[in-house]
Amino acid sequence: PTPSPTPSVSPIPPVLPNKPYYEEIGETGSKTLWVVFVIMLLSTLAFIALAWRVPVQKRLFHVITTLITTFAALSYFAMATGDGNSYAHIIIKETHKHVPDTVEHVFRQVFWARYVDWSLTTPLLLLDLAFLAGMDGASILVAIVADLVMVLTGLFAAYGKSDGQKWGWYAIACIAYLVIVYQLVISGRRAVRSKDSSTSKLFASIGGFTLILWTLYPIVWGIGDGARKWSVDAEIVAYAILDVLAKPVFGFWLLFAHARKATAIEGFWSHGLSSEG
Ligand code: RET
Repeated sequence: PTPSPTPSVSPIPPVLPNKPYYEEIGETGSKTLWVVFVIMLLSTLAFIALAWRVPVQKRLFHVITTLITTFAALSYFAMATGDGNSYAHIIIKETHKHVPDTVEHVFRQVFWARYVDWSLTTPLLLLDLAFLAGMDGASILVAIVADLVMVLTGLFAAYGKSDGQKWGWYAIACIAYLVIVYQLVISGRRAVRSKDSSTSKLFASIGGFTLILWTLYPIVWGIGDGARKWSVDAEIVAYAILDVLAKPVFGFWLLFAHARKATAIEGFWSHGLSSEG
């Protein structure tokens, strides 16, 4: 028989295809999502109960805060049941000197339901703070639009195919975040100066708490989705802690502090004045 002209080993292709690699939710992540769903649901019920105890005209903060945990509960229900996510396709090209180039395909699970949640709840959280400080309409509008830009560009960043695209969107989102910080720190503090001292003290502490918490979100994103140094589960747990602090804990703090302030003022009018005359 004549020897076959083609060699028995196939030639090495110029680009080595690698097996796709999946990064996705595990048992810890799944349990965490359910736990946070229950926390958000119970907080929502508690906020509704608190709203019933005050007259309709004084329920603005109750309504805003209840909506925040309602949206969070919906988003966590979606994520816990396997909805509201899809896989970001990340392409990692590596060029080598003497060996063929390699292309790595990574599929990382992104929970886009978070971004839907944030696009509704973070403007509401800003409204809570803005109404507390008595901020003007222009500053509120700028803060809310910057907030929407931050969340939507953050969503694009999460689905970035390459490092350039991912970190490009991330940088834009961070600039938008700085606009929010500016509005809270400069416009918010300017506005609250014309209010009573207990309101400005409350705004300083709850606003400071907000700024610290919010700053941790882009850090978690950077380590998790960005650098992919954390597993999907680690990221879920980190966001879970932040979300519970930023929504229910923030809400109870605001409502109780505000109620205390209101009773102090009522007390002043009913006792402080009447005792004088
Ligand atoms: C992203 C990534 C892109 C850069 C920045 C981000 C900031 C997110 C923030 C989220 C806050 C969420 C809250 C949720 C409510 O419970 C989108 C993570 C700056 C600040 C407070």
